[in-house]
Amino acid sequence: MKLCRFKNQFGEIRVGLAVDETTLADLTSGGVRTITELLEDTDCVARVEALANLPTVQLAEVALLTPVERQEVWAAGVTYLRSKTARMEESDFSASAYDLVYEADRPEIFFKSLPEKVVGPNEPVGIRADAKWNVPEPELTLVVNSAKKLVGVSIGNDMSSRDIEGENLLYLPQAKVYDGACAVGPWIVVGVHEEEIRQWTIGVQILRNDQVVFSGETDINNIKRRFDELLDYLSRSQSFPHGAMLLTGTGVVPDEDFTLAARDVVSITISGIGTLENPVLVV
Ligand code: DO4
Ligand code: MG
Repeated sequence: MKLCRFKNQFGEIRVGLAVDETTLADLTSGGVRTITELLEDTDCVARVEALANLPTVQLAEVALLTPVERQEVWAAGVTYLRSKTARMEESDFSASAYDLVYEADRPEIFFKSLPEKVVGPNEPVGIRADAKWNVPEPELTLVVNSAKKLVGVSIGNDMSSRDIEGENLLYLPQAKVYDGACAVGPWIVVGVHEEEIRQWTIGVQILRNDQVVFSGETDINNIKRRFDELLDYLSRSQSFPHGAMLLTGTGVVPDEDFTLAARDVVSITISGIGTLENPVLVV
């Protein structure tokens, strides 16, 4: 079951359910005001299924928005072998930190975005004006409610400045948190379990002047840590009154000579969810 937020032709923000490739059921007509209230329900799928005779809208006639409402957005790192090796190559200075955290009990988890700064589908993601080496990081995104329960999954982009990160690990917040650094959406898939999600693939394609300048794909199953392990560390000594999103790390890293440019278009696809597409803007 795929949920979304969308803006209709009257400029109203509503909650939708994907009926098929081209059509949404308008859940707001059935009394649903926010995605969060569905995620907080003890049985979100049953609540949506109980809504009958809802009006539908064509996807082509609405704008899909990020499904992030008031959730904090966090990110895990160095969860794929590919991420560990890429980061060790990027920095002699920090190489041992990546090596150690890949094997350690405690994962790397960092704050990524305030909810109001998250960008949705087709909105620009940012590359920093003071960075020279910028990449998208396509990441499966876990959605948890205020009870810290995994209730859905989405697609995230952990935009990153690799030269700033590589210069000194203490610069990580500057490499990771800035305008347009985080995109999430458009769908939250609910009613799926880790075993099914691990059968999916995640890939990214980058277009420049309509030409593919990078593409890559990996299996979600290459994530080294179990989802409940990541969520356990995320929520230790911490409450999430509105729920949270956790980007789970990247396993697709372009070669070292690649950097994003303004007006590139980044498309991230997760086989069980869909595609998140964003143009790139210098910020
Ligand atoms: O410490 C670096 C960030 C790691 C990360 O964002 C990832 O592996 O996806
Ligand atoms: Mg990342």
